[in-house]
Amino acid sequence: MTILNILHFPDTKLRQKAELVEVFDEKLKILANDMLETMYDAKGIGLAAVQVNITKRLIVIDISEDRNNPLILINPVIKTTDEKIQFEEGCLSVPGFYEKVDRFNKIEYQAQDLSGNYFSNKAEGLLAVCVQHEIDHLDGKLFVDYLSQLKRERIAKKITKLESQGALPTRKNVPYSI
Ligand code: QAP
Ligand code: CO
Repeated sequence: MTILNILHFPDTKLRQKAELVEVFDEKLKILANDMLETMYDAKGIGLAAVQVNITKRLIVIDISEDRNNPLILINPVIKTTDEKIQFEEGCLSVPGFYEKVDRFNKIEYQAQDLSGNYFSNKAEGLLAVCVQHEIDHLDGKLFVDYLSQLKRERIAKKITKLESQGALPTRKNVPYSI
């Protein structure tokens, strides 16, 4: 198990578009487990592969209190949406900042599991918002993109400063190939 390095906004690598996963092998399982370990270590509830510089359509989520209900979504797609709500979000790639974003309260999504089998599910509230937030990452989009340019630039400046001071956690891990 390996804890991966999480990229921080405004790193342009976070703008990479992820590609469909087509090979469901042992390496994919290892990556999913490393992403879960990385998310738990960082006390997050969701992490997308793009955030650890891997451009594959893979996300991991765990919104459970006990941190024991991992959800692995490969090639996730939102099929239906319902009413919009405002939801306060954070992001492991935007540490220390939380802002309200417009999201759908209820969704139905489709994804594949680690064996490549398709499944569909409904989600509501926090889980629904988390799936939307993580799918955005796979398209190079961040929650700060929904804020004003002024807010976004202020956040970018503050994070860049913290990073230059070595005040954010970084891990120079072995680059993955998948
Ligand atoms: C996305 O975000 C999300 O600033 C997942 O210092 C967040 O796991 C979806 C985190 C909220 C819906 C609602 C952020 C941890 C974790 C921080 C996260 C921080 C430490 C964010
Ligand atoms: Co995020």
